Formats: sequence, C-alpha cells, structure tokens
Amino acid sequence: MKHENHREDVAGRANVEDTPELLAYYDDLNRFSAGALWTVANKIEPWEPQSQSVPVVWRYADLRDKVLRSVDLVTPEKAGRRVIYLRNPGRADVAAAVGWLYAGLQVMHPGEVASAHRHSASAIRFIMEGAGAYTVVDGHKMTLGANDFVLTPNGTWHEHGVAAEGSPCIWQDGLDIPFVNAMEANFYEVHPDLSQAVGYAVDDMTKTWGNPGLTPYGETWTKRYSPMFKYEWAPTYEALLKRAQCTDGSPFDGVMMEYVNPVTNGPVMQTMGASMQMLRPGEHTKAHRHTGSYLYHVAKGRGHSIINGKRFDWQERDIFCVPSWAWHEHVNASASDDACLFCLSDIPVMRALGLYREQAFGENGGHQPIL
Ligand code: 1HN
Repeated sequence: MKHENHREDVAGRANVEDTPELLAYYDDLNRFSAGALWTVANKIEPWEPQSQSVPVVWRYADLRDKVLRSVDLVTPEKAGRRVIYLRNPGRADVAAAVGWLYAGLQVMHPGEVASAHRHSASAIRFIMEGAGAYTVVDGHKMTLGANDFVLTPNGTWHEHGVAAEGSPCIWQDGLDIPFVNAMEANFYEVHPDLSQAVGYAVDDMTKTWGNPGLTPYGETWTKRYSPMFKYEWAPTYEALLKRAQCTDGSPFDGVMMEYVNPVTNGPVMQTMGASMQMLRPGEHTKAHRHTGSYLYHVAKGRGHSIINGKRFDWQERDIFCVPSWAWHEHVNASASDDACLFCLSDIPVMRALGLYREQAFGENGGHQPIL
C-alpha cells in the first residue's frame, strides 16, 4: 500500500544532491558535533513506522531441548537467571525479541531458587510446563501452573523457585527492558538477603483482587500496576468460552479478552499489556496492522499467521512476534478445536503517548496476498 507521496522527491521532502562544496561543509559541521538536518531528515522522519524487527516464530520443538540443556551447564546461583533469550535478527543490538520488548525461556529444577532482585524494568512470566513453580513479589507468594502468568512490576522485589516435590519448570519471561534501557532509566538491585520473607497467605493477591464483579471491601490500592499479581488460565479460558456464546468477536482478533488491573480497568502494568484471544475451529481473521510490538505465545491449539504476506506456522508453546505496523492475520488450522493466543504488547505505552494507530487491510476481502 505505497502512497504517491511516499516518494522522496516530493516538495517538502529533503532532496539535496551531494556536491564537493556540501560534503566539505558536512565535514566541517561534523567537527563541531553538528550536522545538516536534510542529510538525515528522510531517515528520521519515515512516512510510516519502519520496524527494524522481522517476524519470527520460535518453535518450542527446536528450543525445548536447548533450554533443558542449560540446566547441566549453569546454576541459577552463577547465572543469576537461567534463561535462553529470544533474539530478533533485526534487534540483536538491544537483545529484543521484537521492538523494545525482551523475551526469554527460563528453566528451573525442583528445589532450585533464583535470588531476589528488583529493577526499573517490568516483567511478566507465562508458565509453559512443569509443576511446583512459584514467584514471590514484594512478599506475596504465587503458585503457578501452565498458562498462568504472573507480574513483577517495576521496582518490586521478585524471586522464583520450584518446590522440591515439583517437576522441571519452563516459562516465558517478557520484559520491557530494551524500552527502559532506551529511555536510559534502568536501575538494578540485588536483595540484601538474596531471598524475601513471605509475609502473606499464599496467592492472596489473586484471591483478594481476582473475583469477577467484586472488589474487596475496605481495601485500597494506589500503585500504578495491578494488585492482581497472578492471572490464572482456568478462569481466563472460561471467560473466553462464555464470551464466545455472545459474540463472534473482532473480525481481526476473534474472541479476545484483555487482562486488566481490577482497580482501574486499565492495562496490568504501565508499559506492557496482555490479552488472550480465542480463534474458533477453522477461523481465519481479517488482516490489519497497528503500532506497537506484539509477542504471541500459543497457549492452545495450532494454526498459522500471515505477517507482511509471509506464512508462519505455529503450534502449542511456540512464540512468534508481529512487529509494529506489520500486516497480520491468524488462522486456526483445526476444524474441531479452538486455538488460544496469549499476547504481550507495549500498547499501554503507545496509548499513553498518543502513538496508537490501526488500519484494516482493505483489499482482497481483508486477506493479504501470500508473497
Ligand atoms: C529478570 O529479572 C528475570 O526475574 C528474567 O526471572 C529475565 C532478563 C533481563 C533482565 C531481568 C527474572 C530477565 C530479568
């Protein structure tokens, strides 16, 4: 969808040819830490977002063995966190999986603990497999099962472990760390005792704040992130099934529920939002694009997505990304089972800063031609 005015030689766009005199002038400016705007204007003012990220599928079938292998190679004590991170070829310089979002796969064996720390970056972890995983956030302990996710908002002390009687656990970490680094605002601290005392009943924040349509009498919460530190899979899936009885959902996303801060109804954290969407058997959504970076985790089922005209097949536990302003549409490959996609994004940043935009793909009945 190139527009006429995407050419660089239109009036109002920089279009200055190099001459020996100008080149000497640029050198001269450079010596004084200055430059002529018209030499960079078209690069720093693209007509529309130009993501450096490329669409990628990280297949669990490829990565699971490699993640487990790290258990033999390093301890959580030595490594701090035993994580294999997802490296977008276009974003290797900032260790991002897409845009300004980081993602990794972390593994812990029963009885292991990763020490407590805190940082300005916020994180979520989405449990992939294993029993007995837990996370402690500011003294609140959360037990975690498959497809549950937990928040460790910016500035909160957090540590992870797996109960001695559990099994090896793998989860996806998602952080805004490249963004916070880009803002040059990241602080990092190790807990003085390396571990926190648990000060509350286990799972208290979800039991207190996670009851649909009900708010806890006499409790107040003024922090700028959700007090519901853990969102469980069972009520999420139930909500999708109930919602699907009432609607076909969005033509672009199927039946989708957003995880919210129950106090504000806004996103779970200031920088990152999360949602779970269900594609009914055989569903093929229409293509659209929006600003923001998106990391999808296949919580259930199998299918494919077409991203900027290219097909990417996925199945349960695969992770794939949709870069900002990339056309995308999703297909559930099964004629009998639904497929569920967990999505982590930086939409809260886009919305808060007035940068969110979306556009439907207008041609071909809303579907992209496959390149
Ligand atoms: C972090 O704190 C965790 O808490 C995992 O498990 C991955 C990657 C970069 C920076 C901090 C964790 C991280 C991280």
